[in-house]
Amino acid sequence: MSSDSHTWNLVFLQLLLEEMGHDVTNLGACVPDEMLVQECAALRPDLVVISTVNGHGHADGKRLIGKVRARPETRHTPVVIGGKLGITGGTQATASHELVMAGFDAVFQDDADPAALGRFLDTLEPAPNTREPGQDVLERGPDVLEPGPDVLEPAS
Ligand code: B12
Repeated sequence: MSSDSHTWNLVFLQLLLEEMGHDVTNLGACVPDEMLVQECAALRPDLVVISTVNGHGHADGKRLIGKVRARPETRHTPVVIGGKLGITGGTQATASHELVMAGFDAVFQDDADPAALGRFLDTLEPAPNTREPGQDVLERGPDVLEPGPDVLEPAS
């Protein structure tokens, strides 16, 4: 996230995902929105994981996902966000709902069980660039959010 200079959350997630057997490209801290979109368009990842803890995540996340969803190459890329998304702490159902409505596929609260991210990954189809020719492309969007017990559910 462009405003966030915290790095150990990113290292933690990289190690977690690598232990689960996934290849990870860690773009690091303070990533400009445009750079993230460009990298996603070039790498075509199976999943983009945004981690932010400085308290600006709610606002920055909505801006960022708008740019991701605006570009054809990244319009359907699965993107999740987690961490300390605001400055009030605790479960922030309204903020989570707004992030999902803005285009995130899932929102993880600060104290989410790390296994919840793995379970979410297990629900994903391979990215289009890894599909066999002729294989169907699954389109994803906010309507396919299937939150587990550690994923904040959108507010009703
Ligand atoms: C170290 C630290 C710093 C260092 C960072 C150095 C570095 N290279 O990373 C420095 C001094 C630079 C710093 C700066 C600031 N910090 Co600071 N920082 C911390 C501190 C003490 C530890 C963070 C850390 O490394 N934790 C270890 C990692 C592994 O854990 P984590 O970040 O908590 O992430 C966990 C979860 O959130 C979760 N998670 C995170 N992301 C995701 C994503 C997904 C998808 C999932 C599933 C889970 C998940 O998993 C992680 C492991 O459990 C915390 C307080 C604390 N004790 O947590 C404050 C803290 C994060 N900082 C805070 C603040 C406010 C700031 C500053 C704004 C302070 C200021 N006024 O300048 C600046 C912001 C700078 C910026 N532009 O971003 C606040 C954020 C408040 C909030 N969100 O409500 C905290 C919580 C301190 C506090 N209690 O007020 N900080």
